[in-house]
Amino acid sequence: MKSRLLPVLLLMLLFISCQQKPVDYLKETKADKDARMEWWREARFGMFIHWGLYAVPAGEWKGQTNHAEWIRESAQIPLEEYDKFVGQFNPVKFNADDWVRMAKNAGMKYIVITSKHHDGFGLFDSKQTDFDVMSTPFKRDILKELSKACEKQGMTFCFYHSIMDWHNPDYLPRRSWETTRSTKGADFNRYRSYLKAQLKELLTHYGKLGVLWFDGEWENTWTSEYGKDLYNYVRNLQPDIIINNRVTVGRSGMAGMTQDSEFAGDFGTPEQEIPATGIPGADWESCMTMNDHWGYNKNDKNFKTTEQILRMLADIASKGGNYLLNIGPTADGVFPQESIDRLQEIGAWMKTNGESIYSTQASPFKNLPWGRCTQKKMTGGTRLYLHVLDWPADQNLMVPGLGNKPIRAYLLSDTNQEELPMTVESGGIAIQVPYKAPDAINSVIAVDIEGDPAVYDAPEITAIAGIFIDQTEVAIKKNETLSEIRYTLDGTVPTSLSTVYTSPLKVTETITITAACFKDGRAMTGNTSLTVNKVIPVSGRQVPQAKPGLLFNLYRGDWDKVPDYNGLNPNLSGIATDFSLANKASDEKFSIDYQGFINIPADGIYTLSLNSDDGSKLYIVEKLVIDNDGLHGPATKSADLALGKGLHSIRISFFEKSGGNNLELLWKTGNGKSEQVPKESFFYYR
Ligand code: FHN
Repeated sequence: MKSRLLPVLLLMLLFISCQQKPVDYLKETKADKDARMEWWREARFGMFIHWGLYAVPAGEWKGQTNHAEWIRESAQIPLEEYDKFVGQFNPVKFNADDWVRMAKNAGMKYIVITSKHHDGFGLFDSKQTDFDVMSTPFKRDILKELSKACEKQGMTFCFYHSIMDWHNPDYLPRRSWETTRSTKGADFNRYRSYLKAQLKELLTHYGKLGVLWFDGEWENTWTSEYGKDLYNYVRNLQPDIIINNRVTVGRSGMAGMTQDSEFAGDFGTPEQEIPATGIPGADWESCMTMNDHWGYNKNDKNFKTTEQILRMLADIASKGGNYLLNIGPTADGVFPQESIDRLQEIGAWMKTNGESIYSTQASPFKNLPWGRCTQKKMTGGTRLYLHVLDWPADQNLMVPGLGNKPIRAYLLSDTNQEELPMTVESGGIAIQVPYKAPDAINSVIAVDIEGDPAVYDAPEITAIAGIFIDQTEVAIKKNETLSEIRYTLDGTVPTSLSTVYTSPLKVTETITITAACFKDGRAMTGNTSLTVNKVIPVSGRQVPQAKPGLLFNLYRGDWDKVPDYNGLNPNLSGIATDFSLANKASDEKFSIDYQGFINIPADGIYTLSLNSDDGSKLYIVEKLVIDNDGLHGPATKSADLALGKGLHSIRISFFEKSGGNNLELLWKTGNGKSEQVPKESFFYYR
């Protein structure tokens, strides 16, 4: 008996030892991550596809036409009502090869499609639920067909998968209006197992995937620990897969960049926006709709032009980011014609100029007056790609601050690569270009230079504010390598004979300072200019009957920007002593309009800053002075105002859609620190 057991025991021990212990990929080395990210960093351009049951109503519900993939939530459609779309989803015109071909011909290198959006519906044959495409009249595994088409055409296939799930009974929280849908028996850990089980299906039955693009991570039931666990779970199924930063809870609103390396995720995900500057050393991808909706909305004809899209692509690439451009297919299974047209035009430009996008790195210049720049390492030097959006009428294109020896320059669209004349000038390199721009949207000039780019940035001119009442001070920050700064005060370009800057300038009248860095009598950088204006402060008022606080009206509703209050009836009105009503974390889908006065303690230049999530607007004396409107995470906008002592009428309009919310008004004068406007500064009178 014993002799028979031994082999079994040995086999069991062998089997157990072969069960690889899960790898903790959060401890991955930089070299391993760089190798894994390489294809993605080179790709630069991908297609996002939001498709599912929501294409059936196509944005419309009971007369409202501004819905899309959120329609079950935004139109408050009960589950049993929404499930009826399953029987109507029959995209008979769907052709995976056509979709992949259109992406490929547009120059896109990867496709990210919604395997499951927030509504919980699967575009694939899942054994975990019947709430998927196999329960529709279509009965075909759409993701399987797209996987095959991508493999056939050499396109990298990727999934968007929502953590939030409005259908699975174990997912919590319920929608705020689903008051009759019981949470009894809901088990979030069982939901996490369901989430993992579906992901395992996606990661084992649809070939090698490029990216798992998580979303819907912001509700309070999902945690960083769950996200890090999910990150490792996915990586252990496909070790080379790339995962975005929405797998955990670290992204800062729409800015997208993970707040701290404590969170997981391989790249940041700014949404509907492009970071003002690149983020050196960070991987990020701006995702954007082509019109105003992710999912198909038949009434939304507000499509970005091809010019806007191509210039965004150049801007993003010049900052070292990727561009994920969205398509929302119809319920028939086709791309909207407006999208098809734009993809074809984008493809035509990419066919000629794709080299200036793929495998490039961020610009070595802080800014260029006529466009953008990307760069690529070449043997013995660097190739700069100058994206000229504003073609020089005088045919003289100045590349400011470039200190390298130029080797050659040519139009990327010129198959003969005929060299363009170049001269080393005061302030940089001048390139003689043809009279007519080769491309009305973005003409690319390739410039080969020796070695790594040596760019001398123009000096930075600073003043406390762009306006002043009596006097101000203007400083010019020296460049780290070029200490000779020369400047003019009449708006002309400084020369080797202009005044040398030695210390901050005291200014008592409106002037324009223009400065550049010089070396051996030659300007080595472009010019920087700053105009400071002398102004008269807006007089304050005395309102003896004014009382402490602000009048407010609160309105319930689902907006994507600050609403027009005309014709709206407030759900609540009263006197607010501060903005706490706007900062109630659990509250969503509302707008508040505050009105009254702000007390200015003394004449001066006040820098007011409005910080909000979502959008907000600030009016002083009925003038819109800060527009921080729109759907966004925490964002601050500021304005410098010359205000006299006394009361000035103020109005702050704010809205919150969903997710985090906050509203703050801060001020500072001079070189002081910006701080919350004290609530004692607010008054009302009615
Ligand atoms: O709620 C989703 C939205 O529907 C869409 O999928 C975008 C695309 O990134 N992500 C979320 C909003 O941030």
